[in-house]
Amino acid sequence: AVAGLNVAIPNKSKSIKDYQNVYNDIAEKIREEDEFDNYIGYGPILVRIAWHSSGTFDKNNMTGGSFGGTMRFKKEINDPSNAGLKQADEFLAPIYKKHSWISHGDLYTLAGVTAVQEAQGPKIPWRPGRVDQPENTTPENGRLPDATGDSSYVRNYFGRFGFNDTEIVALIGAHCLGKTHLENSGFEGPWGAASNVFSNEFFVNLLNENWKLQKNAAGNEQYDSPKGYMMLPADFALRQDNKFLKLVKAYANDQDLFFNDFAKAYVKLLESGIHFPADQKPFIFKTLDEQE
Ligand code: ZEM
Repeated sequence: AVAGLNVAIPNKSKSIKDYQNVYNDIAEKIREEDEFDNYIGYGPILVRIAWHSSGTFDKNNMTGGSFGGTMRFKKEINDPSNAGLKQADEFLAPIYKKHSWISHGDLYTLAGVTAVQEAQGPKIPWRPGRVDQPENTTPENGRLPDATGDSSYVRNYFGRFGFNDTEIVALIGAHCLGKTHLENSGFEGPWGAASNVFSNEFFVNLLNENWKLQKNAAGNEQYDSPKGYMMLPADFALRQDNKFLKLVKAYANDQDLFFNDFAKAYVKLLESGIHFPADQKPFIFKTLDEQE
C-alpha cells in the first residue's frame, strides 16, 4: 500500500465483459430517456455527477475523491453545489440494482465515461476497484468550485488536485455538454448549440461569440451571446489569462488535441486519490454504435 492513498481492489470475479454490460445498460438508458431536460438527455448530468463525486479530492490531506462513493449519502448529494444531481443518482439506481456487485464510486465514474463516449467524445480508459466507504468518510460540503471565480481562483482551485494549466483548460471544455439551470446554480443557459455532442464547441464559442456581461433573473452576472449561449465568470476567466487563452485557442483550432488532452485529464480527475495496482490495465469500452 502507498501511504495516504486509497488502494483500488479490483473484483477478481469480474472481467471487462461485466463492466461493458454495465456500460451498455447506462448507454441504452441514455438513448431511451432522450426527452430528459428538453431533449438534451442524461449524458451531461452523468458527466457532472462523475466530476462532482471526484471533485471533492484534496491532495493536501488525501481526503475526498471518487473512491468511497460517498455521493450516495445525503450529506454529499445535498451539498448546494450538487443541486440537480439527484436526477443523475435516480437515473443510476436501477442500473445499480441490476449490477449490485459494483461499487458506487465505480458506477458514478463509469457513468461519466459512458456519457462522454456515447456523446461522440474520446475514448476514456477506465479502471475499476473503488470501494464503498462508510458515511463518516463523507467530505464536508463546499469543496466544489465557485462559478464566479477569476483565473487565479480557477488555477488555485485545481491546484488542490495537482492539475496544470493544460489539464484545467481541457477539463472545463466539458462545458460543451449540457446547460446551466437557474433553479440549480443561479445561472441559466447552454454554452453552445449541440448540448449533447462532445466537441470543442465550448472553446470556439468562448473565442468567437459576442459576449456581454449581464445580470440574469437570479441576480447573478453571466456572459450572454446574441445566439443565446452563456459563459460562467469562471469559464470567461479562461479568456482573461494569457496562459489559459493560448490553450483555448489551441483547442478551438484542433479538436483532436482537445480530445487527447481531455481524455488524459478526465482519467486523472476520476482517479484522484486512488492507487491502482501496477499490473491493472485500464479497460477501453466499445460504444453502442461499435457493437451494432
Ligand atoms: Zn461544470 N458546471 N464547472 N464542469 N458542468 C455546471 C454544469 C456542468 C463549474 C460550474 O460552476 C458549473 C467542470 C468544471 C466546472 C459539467 C462538467 C464539468 C454548472 C451548471 C455550473 C454552475 C449546473 C446547473 O445549473 O445545473 C465550474 C466553476 C467549474 C470549474 C472551474 C468540469 C471539470 C467538468 C467535467 C469534466 C457538465 C457536463 C455540466 C452540465 C450539467 C447539466 O445538467 O447539463
